[in-house]
Amino acid sequence: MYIPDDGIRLNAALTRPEDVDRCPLVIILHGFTGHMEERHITALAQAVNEIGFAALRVDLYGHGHSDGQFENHTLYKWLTNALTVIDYARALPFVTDLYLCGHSQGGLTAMLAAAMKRDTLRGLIALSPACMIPELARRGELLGLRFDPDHVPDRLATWDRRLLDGNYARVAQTIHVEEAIDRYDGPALIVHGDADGAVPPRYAIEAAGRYKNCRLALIPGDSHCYENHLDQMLSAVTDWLQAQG
Ligand code: FER
Repeated sequence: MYIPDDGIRLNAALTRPEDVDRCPLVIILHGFTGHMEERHITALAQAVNEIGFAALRVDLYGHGHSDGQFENHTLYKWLTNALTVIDYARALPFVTDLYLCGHSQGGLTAMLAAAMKRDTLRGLIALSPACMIPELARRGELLGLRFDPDHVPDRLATWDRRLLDGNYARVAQTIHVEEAIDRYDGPALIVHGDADGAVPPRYAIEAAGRYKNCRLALIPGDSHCYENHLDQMLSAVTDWLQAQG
């Protein structure tokens, strides 16, 4: 199924718990170079389905089977994708409460979108959120590269040698995560593996401390995509969702 966003088709999958007419829904966003069929994304959708929540997994601009080129994606494009997906989900007649969840760069996107849509969301879940991207972009240190942040190169090479337009960095430089955190006053959950080599866990600790109402679940020994303790990430999310009532 596709959710249209201003001429761009976003590939999406909606899964619902059995035997219920109406239920809450969790939107799940993947990370940078990721997609909605990654193990931690599909496992989370299934886990929330099992406790009575619908799940809407989405491929964001330039990723998975959505339209757009990877090279041309930016956080602004992902952010407007997220706003569109939230509006799509809100309009589904079976949906009661709406939760927004994202992993890594999708977690950062979810934090930014939650600040804008705080009156329509029942809660925010950020999994290993990549809160350091704007700061790294301002320092000229994205992707393990070094570049002049005041003269961003036209193209940046990613880990797998795919190219990324310099506008990705120019957009990221303008984003201020602290402002987004301060604009959101609903309940939040941040989950982070303390052995994450891609996003240092201190960013999760800092963000969780700044949110007005945030639970932090640090998973000892786990990696960026929960390769070691997926079950602990899943139960952190399902326990928190069930506690929201
Ligand atoms: C970076 C480090 C991490 C970066 C992106 C990420 C674009 C995102 C990781 C993810 O979403 O999984 O330097 O630069």
